[in-house]
Amino acid sequence: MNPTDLQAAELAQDHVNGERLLEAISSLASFGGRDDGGVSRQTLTEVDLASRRYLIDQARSMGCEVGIDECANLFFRRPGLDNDLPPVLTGSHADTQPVGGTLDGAYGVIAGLEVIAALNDAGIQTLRPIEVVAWTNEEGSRFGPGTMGSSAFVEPARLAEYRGSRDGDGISFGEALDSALAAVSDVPRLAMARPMASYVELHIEQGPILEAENVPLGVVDGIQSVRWYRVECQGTMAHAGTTPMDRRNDAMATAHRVAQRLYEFAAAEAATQVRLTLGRWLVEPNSVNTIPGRVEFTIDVRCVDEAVLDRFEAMLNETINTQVASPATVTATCFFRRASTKFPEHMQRLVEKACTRAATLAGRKLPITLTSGAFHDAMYLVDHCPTSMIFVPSIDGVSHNASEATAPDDLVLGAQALAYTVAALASS
Ligand code: HGY
Ligand code: MN
Ligand code: MN
Repeated sequence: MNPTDLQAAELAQDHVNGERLLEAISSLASFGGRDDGGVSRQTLTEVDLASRRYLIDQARSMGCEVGIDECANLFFRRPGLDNDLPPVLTGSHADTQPVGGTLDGAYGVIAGLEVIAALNDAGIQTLRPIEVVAWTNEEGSRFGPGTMGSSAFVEPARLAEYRGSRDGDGISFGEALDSALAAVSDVPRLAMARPMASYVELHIEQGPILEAENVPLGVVDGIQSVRWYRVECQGTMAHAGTTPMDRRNDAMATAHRVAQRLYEFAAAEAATQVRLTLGRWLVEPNSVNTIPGRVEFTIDVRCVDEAVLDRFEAMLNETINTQVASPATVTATCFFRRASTKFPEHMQRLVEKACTRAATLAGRKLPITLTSGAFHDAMYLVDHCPTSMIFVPSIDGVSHNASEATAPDDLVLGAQALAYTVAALASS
């Protein structure tokens, strides 16, 4: 059947099978599942490779063609009537934080496969092919920076630099990537930067806004700016008991003073909603009775207003060049930055239509528009093709935590809104 884009959209939405969706979410969550209900499936680890094999088998069982590109981005393709047309792309990432939840990223990949299953059930042939993607290394927690897969897909020249990134055990992203590709030698290789008609990503909000408004679906208008820095404080290791306080070059004391200044900045700029996280600390030699010789910590700073991040960077540079830092030597390196993203109006309107129909049929409140506090692969796809996002609420606004959760009804509504959006785009 080759319905109009509106008929296809409504049929696809109405054929979403909630049971099947929730079942598939918990199956994927079993790869790296933790006793506390969370998931630990960092990018290109053994469990991540096992989860990729599961997704490949699932997609093939639904009649999809599977492909993989040089950055190990996995694509699951449902042919259309005209396969020369650029596909409509949906999906998200399947890697998680070290202590992640069952939904961050995984939900968007699974819901993308559910859209294909719904179209199959409805017997709909869309004009365009549809592809569901599982991006590599969105989180950036094992190998920095984040969104490596999607940013390299959009601009392949980025991959060479990413390959040199190393994890805490000294393994390079390049080595992990080569093993991941070798593990799926049965999957045809695809070019990067292939033309796409559009990209729609369904994701949990990971924040408190939708829940506070008691609204099940959100139209995402954009993503706030983000910058990551690595601060290194070089002091001198010495004995904790024999070294007088005035003869120390204590890297931790210096790091603490610098960190204090950063938190003071965030407090002074609270009205701008700037968000500061000093998430990862490395101390050498990390011994209770040796004065730290070297301390490295990361900065994750975000704001909707780019000027605030510029002020932060100026303050950071000024701080490490004054007595706050002496006598240790302190350096700060920015290793990830992405200015704020705005999704095109027409894509937001289509998402709003999809969310409105799903919410109305379910007797729920109508969608609201919000800006994402978290970053997503969509922040790079927006440079490649018309892009948009759909949000569902996070219970207590919690994410990057084992207790991350969303009401099952809301998960199903999100998949229905995604099915409508993807089917409408693929039928025109
Ligand atoms: O950090 C982020 O915003 C994303 O969840 N990785
Ligand atoms: Mn995510
Ligand atoms: Mn995340």
